[in-house]
Amino acid sequence: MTDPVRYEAHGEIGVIIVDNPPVNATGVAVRAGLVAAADAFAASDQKVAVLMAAGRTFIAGADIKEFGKTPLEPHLSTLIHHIEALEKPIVCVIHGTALGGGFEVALGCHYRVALKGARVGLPEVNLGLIPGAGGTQRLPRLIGMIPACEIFTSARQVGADECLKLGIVEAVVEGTPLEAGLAFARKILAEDLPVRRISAMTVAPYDPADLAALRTNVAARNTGHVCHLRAIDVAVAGADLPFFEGIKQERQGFWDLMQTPQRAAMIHAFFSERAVASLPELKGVVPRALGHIGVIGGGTMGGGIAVSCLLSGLRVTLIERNAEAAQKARDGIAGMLADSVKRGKLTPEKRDALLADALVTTDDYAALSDADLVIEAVFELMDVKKDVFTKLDAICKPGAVLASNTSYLDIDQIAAMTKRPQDVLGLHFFSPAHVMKLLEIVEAAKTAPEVLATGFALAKALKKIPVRAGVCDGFIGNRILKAYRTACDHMVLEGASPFQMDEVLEAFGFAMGPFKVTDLAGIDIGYLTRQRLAPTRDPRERFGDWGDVLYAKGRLGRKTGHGHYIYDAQSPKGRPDPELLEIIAEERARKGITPRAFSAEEIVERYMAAMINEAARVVGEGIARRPLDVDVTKLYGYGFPRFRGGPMHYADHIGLERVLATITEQAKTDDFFWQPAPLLQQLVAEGRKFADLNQG
Ligand code: 3H9
Repeated sequence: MTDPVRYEAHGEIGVIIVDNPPVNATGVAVRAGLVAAADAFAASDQKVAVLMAAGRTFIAGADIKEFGKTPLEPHLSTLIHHIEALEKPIVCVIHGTALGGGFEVALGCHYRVALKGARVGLPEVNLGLIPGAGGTQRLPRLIGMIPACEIFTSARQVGADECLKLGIVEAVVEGTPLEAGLAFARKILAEDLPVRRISAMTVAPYDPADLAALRTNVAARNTGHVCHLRAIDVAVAGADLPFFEGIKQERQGFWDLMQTPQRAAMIHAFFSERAVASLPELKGVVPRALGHIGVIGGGTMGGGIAVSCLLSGLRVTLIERNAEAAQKARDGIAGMLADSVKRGKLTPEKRDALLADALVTTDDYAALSDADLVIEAVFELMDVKKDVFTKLDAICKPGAVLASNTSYLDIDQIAAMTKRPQDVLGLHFFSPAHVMKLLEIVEAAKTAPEVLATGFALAKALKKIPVRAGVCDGFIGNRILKAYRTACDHMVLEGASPFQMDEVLEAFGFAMGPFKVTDLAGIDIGYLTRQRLAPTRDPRERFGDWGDVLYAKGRLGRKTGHGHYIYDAQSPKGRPDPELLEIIAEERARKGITPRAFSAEEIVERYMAAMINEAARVVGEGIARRPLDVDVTKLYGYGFPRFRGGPMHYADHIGLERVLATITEQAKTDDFFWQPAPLLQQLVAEGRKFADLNQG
C-alpha cells in the first residue's frame, strides 16, 4: 500500500500530495499524513508549499464510511487549522471536485487555484449534515454571507469560472495539478505574496432581507429536513463571533446532526445508490457495444427515451406505425430538445445537429438492422408486444440487445417470441424518461449475463440509476406501489378523505400525495386496470371504485383539468373537489361502511406497513436482490423522501416487530390483503433487520 500523503521537495517549493484512491477522501490516515506533511514543510527549507491530490480528483470530502463510528484524531477541523496556521504560504490546487471536507481543506490554504473543469461544493446537506470543518465559517468570510449560504444549502457544485468570479480561487489554469501548483508557488515567491488566512477576515456586510428571503426559499424547498436551516444559523451566528467561537457552534451543529436518523438515512441512500450498480455476478462481465439505439413507439415514453439517448451522445432510430406518426414523434422529440435549450442544458446548434445527424424517425423496421440495442415502448398489450418482438427477431443483427419497456408484462413470454431469448431483457424507464433517474433492469429467465451488463452500461451512459429486478407483475416498483395504493383506497373507504391522505403523506415527506399522483397519471389507468382485473378478482378483495364514477364523468385527472382535484387558472396545482367526497360517501353507503376519523399517525403506519410488507415479499422472492434495491427504486422512481432512506431502511428504523404488529392487527379485519410476508416474519423471529441482508 502506498502512503496516502507524500511530501516532496522541489527546490524552494514543498509539494504535499494526497493519494488515497478512489476519491482521496480524508480518512484518518490521510488526516494524520497531512499533519505530518504540514509539519515536514514547516521544518524544511522550502519557502512555499503546494497542496494537491493525485488521481482523478482533489479531496472529495471526509470519509463517509467513518461516519457513525467513534471519530479518531486528528480531526479534520484541527488539521485544517494546522495548515492555515503555517507561517509560510501554502497554495492548494483543485482538480476534479473539491467537496465537503475537501473544499474545507482548500479553504484552510492561503491561496487556491483551480484547473479548468474543476468544481467545488459543500454537499453535506445531502447527507443530512452541515459542513463540519470550517465551511460555514470560512466561506462567508471569503465570499460573503448570502452566496456562501446559497452554496452550502443547495449542495450544488460551483464550476471553476464561477469560483474565480466569486473569489473562491485566485486563478483558473490549464495543465497538471503539479505544473499549476509549481507555477503559482513561483508567483508567490516572485511577488513575495504573504500568508493569508481566511479565519482572520471578517464577513462583508449584507442585507438581512436577502438572508430572510434565502431562508424562506431554503425552508420551502427542503420540507422535513432539519439540516439546511441549521447551516444558515451557525454561519450567521459565527459571523459575529471570534472565529474559533463560530467553529465551536459549527461543530456542535455537525455533531447534533450526526446523531439524527436523517443523517443515517441519507448516508444509507448515498451508498445504496452506488451499490445497486455493482452486482457481484456481473464483475468482469463485458457489456456489448452501444452506439446505435432503436426505439419502437414515439409516444411520451418512447420520445422521452429517445431524447435521453440523444442527449447522451447515442444515435437513435425511432420506429412508428406510419410516416405521419413518425413525423409526430420527431416533432415531439424536437419539442423536448427545445425545452432543454430553454433551460440552458443544450445549445441551439447542438440541438439542430442532434435532429439532423443523430435521429432517424421512420416506419421502416429495416432501419434497425444495425442497431445495437432496441427498446420497445409500444402499447401495454401482450399481443402488440409479441408482434414487435417477432419483427425485431427477423430484422436485428445477431448480438443486438432487445428490450421491452413494459411496466408489468411478463418478459419471459415476450422473449419466447424470439429465437434469441438470451438477448432479451426489460428496461423499465419512468416518465418523463429523459428526466427521471430510475431504470429498472429486468432480468428474464434466459437473459445472458452480458446482456444484463449491457443494460447497466446503458444506464451509466444515460446517467441513470439502474436497479436489477426479476420478472413479476409490476417488477419491484409498481408491484409494491399496487399494495400501498390499495391500502390507501381501503383507508378512504373506511373514512379518510383523499385530501387528508395526500396532506399527511406529503407531510411525511413524499414528493406528491397518492391521489395527486393518480390525477397526474390519469384516472383512466386505474379504471382500465379495474376492468382488466374484474373477471379474475377474488371476492374477498376490497377496492374503491369511485374512480369509475370520475371516469364516467370524464374527470380523468390533470389532463382534463379535473380529477380528485380541480385544476384551473385559479389553482394550477389543484384544489380539492368537494363533490368527490359525496361520490365517496355514496360508495361507502352502498357498501354498508360507517366512516370514521383517521389520525395522521394511523395513515402513515398503515401505508408504510403495506409498502414494507410487499417489499419484504419482493426481496424474499428474489425479485429485488437486496432490501437496498427496493430503497433505491422507491427513492428514485416514486418520490420516497430521501431523508427517510427508503422503505426498508425506514422499517429497520421504526422496528420490524412494530411493522409486523400493524399487519397482524389489520389482518383481524382483512386477512386477505394483510398476509405477513414470510421474510418479515423470519427476520422478526431471528431478531434481524433488513440491513443485515444488504451485506455481500
Ligand atoms: C464531509 O466532508 C463532512 C465535512 O464537512 C466535515 C467532516 C468533519 N467517503 O460516486 P462514485 C466512494 S461529508 C467515502 O461512484 P464518481 C464511493 O462510495 C462528505 N467514500 O464516483 C465509490 O465507492 P465504490 C462530503 C466515498 O466519479 C467511489 O468512492 N462529500 C466518498 O461518480 C467512487 O465514487 C461528499 O458528499 C467519501 N466522501 O463521483 C462527496 N465519496 O466504488 C461524495 C465517494 O466502492 N462523493 N466515495 O462504490 C461524490 O459526490 C462522488 O463520489 C464524486 C465522484 C463526485 C466525488
